[in-house]
This record gives sequence, C-alpha cells and structure tokens, in this order.
Amino acid sequence: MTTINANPFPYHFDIDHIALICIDMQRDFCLPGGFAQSLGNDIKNIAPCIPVIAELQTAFRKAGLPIIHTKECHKPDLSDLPTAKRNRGNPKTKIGDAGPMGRILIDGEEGSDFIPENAPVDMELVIPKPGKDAFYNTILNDYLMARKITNLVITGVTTEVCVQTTMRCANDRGYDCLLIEDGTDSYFPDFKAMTLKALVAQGGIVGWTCKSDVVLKLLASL
Ligand code: TIU
Repeated sequence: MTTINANPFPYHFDIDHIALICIDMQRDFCLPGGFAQSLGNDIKNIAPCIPVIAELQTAFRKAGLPIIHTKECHKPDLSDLPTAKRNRGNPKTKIGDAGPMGRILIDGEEGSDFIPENAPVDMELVIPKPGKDAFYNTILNDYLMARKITNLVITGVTTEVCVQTTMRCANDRGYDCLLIEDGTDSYFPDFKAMTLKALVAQGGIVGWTCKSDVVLKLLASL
C-alpha cells in the first residue's frame, strides 16, 4: 500500500491497481469553433490544466501505469443523441451540425478528437461516451474490473460537468477516486472551486483531491 497526502485525509492505494483517467481533452472543448464555444463558454479558462495533464500522462507512461482517455461524442447518425441534449440551450450550432472542425461533437470528426498535448499514445484505451458519465453506455466498468483497477486518478474537463459526474458514478461503483486539483478546469472558476470543496466534504463523500506535484513526486520515486 502507498499513501499520499490528500484532502480531506490521506489517500491509500496499491500501485498495481491504479489508473489515470483523462476526461474529454478534446478540441471541441478546448479550441475555438467547438462545442464549448457553441454553448457560449470562454475556452481560455480551461487552458491551465492542459500542461498539467500532459505531465501526469508522461509520468504514468514512464511508470508503466494505465491511462484511459474518454471523449464525449456521438455516432454520425445521431442515434445515441437524445433530442433534449441536442436542443438544450438552443445553441446556434447544435451537436451534429457542421462547424470549423467538422461536425460538432461527432465521433471521427476533427473537433471530437483529442488536443495533441493530451492525446493517447500506443494502445491506451479510448472510451467514446455519449453522456457526461464515463460509465453510461460504455465498456469502462468492464475494463476496470477485468484489470482489477480499484483506484482512479481523475483529470480533465470540465470540473463540474463530466469530471464531477464521472467521479460520482465511479464512487458509487466502489472506486476510490483522487481528483487532481490543477489537472481539471471549468469555464467557470467559481464552479471549479465549489466542486472541489463539495467532493471532499462530509468526510470525502465522493473521494479525495490533491495537487499534481504530490502524485508526480510519488511516481518519480518508484
Ligand atoms: N459544457 C461543459 O461544461 N461540459 C461538457 O459539456 N462536457 C464535459 O464536461 N466534458
């Protein structure tokens, strides 16, 4: 067992049963002309976590530990896109419409692919997901159970939407989740701050948080 300092109390894990999850580091959320901007978001607010996630990915790769990448996207025929999701907020450009990076949030299009800084390498698992929860309608739970992974180090965007939703759903499935405070961002910095607080309140009701340097230091010492 290994222990690191975290909020609200130390986080224990077995290095053979841990994985890094990188949530939705896609052009549609990070670059101009994507899904996030179509909803009216300021994409510059999520830039700080990009180099932090890249550093964690490098460290996990060096340590030979698994990395899982999720991407929020829909099938080209929109069969997995609820009408309510397509119409929500009445955006000018809806999911499935043509945008500057191909069709918005559609699997296989340029916009739904990963930003180069955080892209998967070699055989790292990529989970396309139609919802905010990375377990909904995906093979994620089967994959983790088959590999006996019990501890998830969580990064990605956005803190209070796909990251929080996935962490809550992982927690309900029995995973011990550690969210990296500087490895996640929101278009709304105050939502990020409140989410970090809410997840660890009540004795870590959803899990733990810590800064990336704590995990990087540990991985460097292996
Ligand atoms: N809009 C927003 O903040 N997020 C999403 O739609 N998806 C993710 O968080 N990935």
